[in-house]
Amino acid sequence: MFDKVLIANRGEIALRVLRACRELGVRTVVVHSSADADSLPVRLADETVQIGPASSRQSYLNAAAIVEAARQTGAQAVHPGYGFLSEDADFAEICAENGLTFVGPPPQVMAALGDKSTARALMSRAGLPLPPGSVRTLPTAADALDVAAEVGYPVIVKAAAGGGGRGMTVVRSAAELPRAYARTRAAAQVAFGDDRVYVERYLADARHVEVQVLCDNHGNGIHLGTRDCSVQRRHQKLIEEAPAPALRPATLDTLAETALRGALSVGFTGAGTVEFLVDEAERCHFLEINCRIQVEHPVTELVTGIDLVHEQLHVAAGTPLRLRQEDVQLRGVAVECRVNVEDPDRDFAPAPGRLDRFRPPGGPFTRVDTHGHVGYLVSPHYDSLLAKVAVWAPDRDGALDRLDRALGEFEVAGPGVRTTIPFARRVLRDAAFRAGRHTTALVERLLHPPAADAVPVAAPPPNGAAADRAAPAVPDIRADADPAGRTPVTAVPAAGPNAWRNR
Ligand code: MV4
Repeated sequence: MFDKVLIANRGEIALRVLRACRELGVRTVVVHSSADADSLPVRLADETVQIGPASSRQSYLNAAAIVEAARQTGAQAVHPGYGFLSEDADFAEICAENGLTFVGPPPQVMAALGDKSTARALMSRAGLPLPPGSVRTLPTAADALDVAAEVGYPVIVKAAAGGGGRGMTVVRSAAELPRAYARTRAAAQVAFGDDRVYVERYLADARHVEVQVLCDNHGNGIHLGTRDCSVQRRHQKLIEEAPAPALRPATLDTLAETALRGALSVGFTGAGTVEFLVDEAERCHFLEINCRIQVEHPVTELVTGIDLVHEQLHVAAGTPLRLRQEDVQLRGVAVECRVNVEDPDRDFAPAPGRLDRFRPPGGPFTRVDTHGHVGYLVSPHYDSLLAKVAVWAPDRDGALDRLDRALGEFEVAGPGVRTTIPFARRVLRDAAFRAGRHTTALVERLLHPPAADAVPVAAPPPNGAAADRAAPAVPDIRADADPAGRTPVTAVPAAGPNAWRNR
């Protein structure tokens, strides 16, 4: 194990990593901006280095300053947390060149998976089911039209350099495609300096299910089950849970095994997440692989009893995996709510300020990850995540009740300060969510309920719980996914009769 690790992050995840280091007897260096000088992670660190002003670009994204801080303090490894430099292959490379262990996969693997089009091609080769679409990027609008004609509308134009929901446009018809193609390319050029795009069939009203994997530097890997992250608004997750609810055990097993196979096939190491969309028929479609510890990792920790940051540090130090697959037993249900300092009544605009009151919940099976405290000044410079409340219970109903109880205790107040807690509690009361049958369409429905006369009232679904599927925005994908009557595309590898998917 390392003697000293540099934590290149801030907020709750910097504290999370710091605590893991302390439990393992590893000394910590916390680098920070001027705005975070008296933050909790800085106060609890063994050593600190101020690396720049409040602006992230000059501090938490400043690779040269971080590497210099590691040199000055003698840190052997860098834990990047999530966000910031956590998926920056160039930063991982710079760490390696300076003799620092980056806690994450090798730079080449990060670069390959960071290119979403390359990731798609690699996973197709490993036999993972993909949404129908192009594997290569598409140099002209005519190419995009060809692919869209083959897979059927709606389609989604995605930037190869995007990911996490950034740089994508949904297109409903051929008439819209050329403009959407041009717009997505131009936006990708501005956002990522890379304008390559590809096209997939758009899978509406699916569930977002991801699999946690953990791989060592010796070719071994395990999976730690699934998480459902379908409760999202504009690609920001609000509530996450483990395991993914209301799926057949066979679907969960397939997802987990498929995810691990994909990760191992590209030499992935460390903690990673393989994202899928799961449609109504429980067909699974690979989306992307995230090369970092994720915000929602606590729900996996609560159902497995495994400390993912401990394991990340062990594998980064070169230790072979200490767990076999049979050592991973899922127990009960965990649910996490992100508490963002945002105003749901103002389109979730950041609502930062000083916290005059801050009283996090407690009680049995209730975990709060936060850097907040009374008097803390929430800065407008950074992400609005203030806390995560995660609970465990033997079953899903118990976990949802417990989360509602915990959120009811949470007091966060200050001038101008608003939080997403009331909105999250609305989600917890939603019938489709309660039944575990919600999809990524849930939040939009709560925010913008369909007109009363558009909702069928005569024939409610038999289980009374599928309200969010009453009025699909686009046709049911089962109805027209396969216009030519070919074998269902997601069940078949890319070569052979479905080679058209590899354009
Ligand atoms: C999609 C999709 C539908 N069809 N790809 C969003 C996050 C990024 N990982 C990929 N995303 C999506 N990709 C196809 N072919 C829908 C989404 C998507 C989404 C996914 C999960 C959770 C919420 C979402 C909200 C909008 C779009």
